[in-house]
Amino acid sequence: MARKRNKTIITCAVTGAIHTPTMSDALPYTYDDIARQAIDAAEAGASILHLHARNNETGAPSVDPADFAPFLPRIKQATDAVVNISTGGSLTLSIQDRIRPAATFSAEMCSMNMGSMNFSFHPLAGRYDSWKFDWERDYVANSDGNIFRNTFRDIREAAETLAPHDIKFEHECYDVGHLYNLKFCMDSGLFKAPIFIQFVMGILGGIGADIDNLVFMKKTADKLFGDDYRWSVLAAGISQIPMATTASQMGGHVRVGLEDSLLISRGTLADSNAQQVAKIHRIVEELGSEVATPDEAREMLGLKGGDKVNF
Ligand code: KMH
Ligand code: ZN
Repeated sequence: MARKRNKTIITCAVTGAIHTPTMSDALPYTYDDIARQAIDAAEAGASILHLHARNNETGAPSVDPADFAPFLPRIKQATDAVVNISTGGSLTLSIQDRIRPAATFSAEMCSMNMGSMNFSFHPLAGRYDSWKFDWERDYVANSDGNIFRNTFRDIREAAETLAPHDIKFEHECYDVGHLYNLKFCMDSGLFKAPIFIQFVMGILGGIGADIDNLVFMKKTADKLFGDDYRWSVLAAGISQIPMATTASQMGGHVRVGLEDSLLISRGTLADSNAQQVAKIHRIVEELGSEVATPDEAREMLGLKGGDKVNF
């Protein structure tokens, strides 16, 4: 009897804002470029599109629903992909502001960051002489002193505000302790099974991107959540594709996209989000798994459906 093949969900994080200054011309920040790259990524095999918005004049991270409105309907009309709206926004914004786009558009999914941390990328400040936008150098340099605030109270407020929208969360866990935070919140009734955990690896301030750490994260999640969870991996920078490959071989799902890495291979910038999606799509299939369609992803994660969003 033929062995059933794993189905791997590919998420593509298209835009980036929190830790992705514009150090590559391929990184989309205008409404048109975000729409075009998101559609291309879906055509290349991404069944979930994780989206941030940026102010089109200043390039700054934006949580103004008016900066999402120009591209969300275009993506919906052109693709069947699941739209996942970030609630991370930017390091300096309140949770109330950060959840506004997900609530306004009642997305199928949104991110939910599972702990407070010094999410830092300050070493990048010394690596570049020129920046596309004036604010970027200081924003990057000052990240060593910034707390990305996601307290238990913030998480509760986000979960309760978004509950009427029946949004499935991409629980971003940057370290093992965040899994325990998630368990506490689940036991408090904030989240329904199956939960979807994104193991976030390789962010300074969080767990490093290596296989031992992934196995430890996975074993801890098994212990805490049993069959009540699905999981995926995103690794920042050059670890993105190798860790995604490992995750898919371990039966997990994968996230790529220019938000998390500007590279297609060591020392080479990616041309587009679609190029990264096409690469992991090929690897996943060549190694014997199948890439999930958007409807398969909806089924696996228990999503409400693309006809129940507000855009
Ligand atoms: N780029 C990830 C490491 C969010 O949007 O809520 C962080 C992220 C957070 O995706
Ligand atoms: Zn994000």
